[in-house]
Amino acid sequence: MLPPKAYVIGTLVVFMLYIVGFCIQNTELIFLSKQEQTIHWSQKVTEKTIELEHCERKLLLNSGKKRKMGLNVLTPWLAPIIWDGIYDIKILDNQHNGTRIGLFVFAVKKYIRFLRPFLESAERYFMVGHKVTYYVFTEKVNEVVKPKVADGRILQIHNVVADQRWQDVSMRRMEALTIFTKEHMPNEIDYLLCADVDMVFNDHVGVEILGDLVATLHPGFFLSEPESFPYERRPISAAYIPYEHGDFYYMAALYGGKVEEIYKLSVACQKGIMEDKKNYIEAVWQEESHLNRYLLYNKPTKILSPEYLWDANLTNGEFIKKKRFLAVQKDHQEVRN
Ligand code: 4GW
Ligand code: MN
Repeated sequence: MLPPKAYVIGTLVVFMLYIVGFCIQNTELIFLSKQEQTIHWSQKVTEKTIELEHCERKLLLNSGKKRKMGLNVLTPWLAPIIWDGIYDIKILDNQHNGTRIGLFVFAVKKYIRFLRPFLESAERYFMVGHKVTYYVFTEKVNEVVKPKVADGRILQIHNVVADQRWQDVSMRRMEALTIFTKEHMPNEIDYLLCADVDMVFNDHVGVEILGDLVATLHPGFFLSEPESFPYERRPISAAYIPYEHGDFYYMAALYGGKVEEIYKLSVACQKGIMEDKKNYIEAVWQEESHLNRYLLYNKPTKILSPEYLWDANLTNGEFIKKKRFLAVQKDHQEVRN
């Protein structure tokens, strides 16, 4: 029998040993600073949100006969598809410290009206905090009211011919790209994004979209089967894609990449456009058809989800939580040249 005093001391020693053991096992809880703990927990919350959003998308998918591939975060060739929450913008911003980014846009004839809201919204949401050069093309160089741009951002306005046919205006962009990606841009920027002007930035669009060759899923076809993609199907066109081919349908309203990649892309598309002209044919969706043909055989290294191209008139909006780049509603008859 131990005397009662020794019994109490023994119990205390065992208890203290238990406390020490607990501390050794849980050092991260004890030694993490308050700030680190906050990051730790906020990361957990983000992870849960992504998980939930992913489940939600899957559930929505099960409700109908829809193709899943456009909702994935990876393509079969292992290029990421960018959705909200799959990246940490702080890490990416650090990686892109000093990166120079171009934004190429045509505003010809009546489309000049879209330029101001486009640029103003870009100042608010596009690559904020990074070096940006806007390359604006118009036939009304002297009429452009230049909005104020933030430090580190440059606005260049270039003259371009205004084609009579709107199809030619839209296709002329490829020609301008072949020239600028060869002659001017290599010394001025690292990455280039090419965009439609009848759009506004509506939420963050940052360096997460940069990559060697980047294309955006067309918001009208991201859940469709390749057979129903509006590729050019006539073998006589240089943009021809046979029915049994194709993984995604990309929209020409936002794509980009390293300057030399966009040089190669625009040269190939421009060549296809000129070949078609020689044969008295025009691809069903003009340069978008040629772009899709190029990207089928030269796979993009990064793909943007329809968060980066949305139009309020479309169905399936419930899959898209953040609508970052939105089509401006326009009266098609009224903007016709
Ligand atoms: C119909 O009458 C037109 S006009 C179709 C395009 C036109 C047009 C297009 C134009 O008169 N001026 C112009 O600068 N564009 C450029 O081409 C502009 O950057 C525009 O965003 C891009 C593609 O045309 P879009 O936006 O009308 O194409 P969708 O209908 O696919 O958004
Ligand atoms: Mn457009």
